[in-house]
Amino acid sequence: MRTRAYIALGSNLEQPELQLQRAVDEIDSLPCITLAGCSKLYQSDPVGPPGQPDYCNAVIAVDTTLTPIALLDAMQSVENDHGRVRSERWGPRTLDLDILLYGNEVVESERLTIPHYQMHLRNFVLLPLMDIAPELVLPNGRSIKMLAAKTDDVGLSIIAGSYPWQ
Ligand code: A4P
Ligand code: MG
Repeated sequence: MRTRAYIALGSNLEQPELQLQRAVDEIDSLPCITLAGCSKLYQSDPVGPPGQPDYCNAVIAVDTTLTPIALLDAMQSVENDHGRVRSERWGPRTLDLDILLYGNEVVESERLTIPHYQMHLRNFVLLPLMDIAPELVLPNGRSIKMLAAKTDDVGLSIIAGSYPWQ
């Protein structure tokens, strides 16, 4: 069975735009995953420890036959291929791939929390989601449109339109 999932991409090291472009291509080429949509490319002020570079952010939709945990494994292997080093929480990174939603499922395990615990608070997630899935509703019944209306676009700017971005 195929499930529609949404993945947030973030990077603020080593040519972030290129990191995200390559990551989308790589995810699309994985077995069991098909790219179903891709947001505009955004630049955002960093949330977390001060003094780190601005981020590039985007959100993609994928259709997948992988289970949630297998999808996490696949995303972490793409992160590792991009030289991701896990140091401080919310610190700078070459590539971060967060699973925002997996169908209408709620997952709460040691390795995985879906919906992503911060997604409803982050304009760099909600506004890209609005690009590709404005009618989306979270498992708790809250709509992306309503959450996006409650956020602002402070610190966020569009740096490229439709994919491929460059
Ligand atoms: N994990 C649990 N749920 C998930 C999920 N839904 N998707 C676990 C992906 N991973 C999930 O993640 C730590 C562990 O979370 C994983 O091993 C996985 O088992 P990580 O990527 O190693 O660590 P992290 O990303 O530093 O931590 P965290 O709390 O996930 O941070 P966030 O929420 O990803 O925030 N500012 C801007 N402007 N743009 C950004 O993209 N990103 C972050 C990172 C901070 N500030 C930012 C941005
Ligand atoms: Mg993460």
